[in-house]
Amino acid sequence: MGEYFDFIQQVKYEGADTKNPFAFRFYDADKEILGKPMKDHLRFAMAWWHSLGANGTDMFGVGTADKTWGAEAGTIAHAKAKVDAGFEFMKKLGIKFFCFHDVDLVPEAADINETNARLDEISDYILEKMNGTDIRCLWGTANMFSNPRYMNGAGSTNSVDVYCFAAAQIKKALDITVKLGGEDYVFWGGREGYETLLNTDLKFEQENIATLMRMARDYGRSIGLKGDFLIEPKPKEPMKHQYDFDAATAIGFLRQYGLDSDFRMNIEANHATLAGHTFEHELRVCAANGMFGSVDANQGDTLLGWDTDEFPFDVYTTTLAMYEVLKAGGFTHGGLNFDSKNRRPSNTREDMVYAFILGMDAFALGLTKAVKLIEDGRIDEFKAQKYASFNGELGQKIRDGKATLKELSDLACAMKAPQNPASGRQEYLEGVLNQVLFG
Ligand code: XLS
Ligand code: CA
Ligand code: CA
Repeated sequence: MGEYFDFIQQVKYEGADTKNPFAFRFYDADKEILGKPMKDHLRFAMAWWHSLGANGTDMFGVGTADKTWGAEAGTIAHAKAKVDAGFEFMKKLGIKFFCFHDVDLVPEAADINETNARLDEISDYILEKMNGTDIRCLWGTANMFSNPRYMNGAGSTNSVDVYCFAAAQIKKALDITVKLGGEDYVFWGGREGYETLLNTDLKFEQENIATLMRMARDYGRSIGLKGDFLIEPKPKEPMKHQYDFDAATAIGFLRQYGLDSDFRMNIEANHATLAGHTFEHELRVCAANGMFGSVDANQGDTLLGWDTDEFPFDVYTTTLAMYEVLKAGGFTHGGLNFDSKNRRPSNTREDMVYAFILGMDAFALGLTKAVKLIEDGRIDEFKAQKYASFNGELGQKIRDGKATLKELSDLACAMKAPQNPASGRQEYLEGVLNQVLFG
């Protein structure tokens, strides 16, 4: 069998000055940073759906990229060709993980038993390919949004039969994830939401989603899933209102239904901005709540109101994101999954390689700059000093929850009027960030 990416052997680190288009400028996989190699900080993953499946089809036109990999689309031979192409690609780029939906691996059949048989066959083939490599599954998931049966949702559906199919799909996706050594399992609530309250029982739907997640948790644990179940928040698209709007909403949901010790968050950059947040905000909310799990790495376009899933290149954002990741203690079993796709006119295999070089370099830069920002210390010092008035006896009493409203009111009345708090120094701190990035 010939190679799919025969124009490269191995993409290597050549340094910031290289003009070789097929080399990393910043991603130096084995370089030690804070006691571990870059590759272990970043844990890059390839998303099966975008890299091996998406051919540029959009609402206005057909695909521009050939993702048949030399086989007839929709056949098992095609599914195997995708595996071959994917492993060659990951090896050549030095990517150690992949993520998948069930239907990314094989085409869905009319009968679920046939689909499951195909999944057994392809997962055997993937296991064979994994053999002798250090490539592993980061997480798996079930696509419960494409098939028309899920038009009213999966966990939130109005049909008890469709609910059973959702359960069956999750069970099989969990089986395959565990079989491929994946530690985490993702729930992205694609159609778990609604368009109008006129036809929706919101409470009923949310309770059913929680029940489905509880059953998935119990089954996953029973077959040895060790890592996290992850919720991937997204505010809208395809639905107008999605129940997992953002990290804070999803965390509240998990706590309400007692799922918070098995679930954490998979934060996608583009979903954060669709929710009106920054990527780093979503990461900070997760860390503050002990819910930081994994990341879907991409970026949106601030001029567009939808999920463009672009390869990340904005180094301000990757720096501020990696700062949050480092502060959260780094990835344990999660990683940086490129849920990113080439732009429609970037339709060649070379473009796939350029896209990953761009994204991996952007996060490598983000990591090194985030470390510099932490080592520089001025941001952390400023923050410590900003809240220093709480370091005294009174502040401590408030922090310990031992003060009363009456007591504080008495103190305030005795003071008559407080001094204004010290400046927030935003422009100074933004200058520090620029100095660390470009100085
Ligand atoms: C879609 C989501 C999806 C999840 C996995 O917007 O990003 O691809 O990551 O189902
Ligand atoms: Ca995603
Ligand atoms: Ca997305």
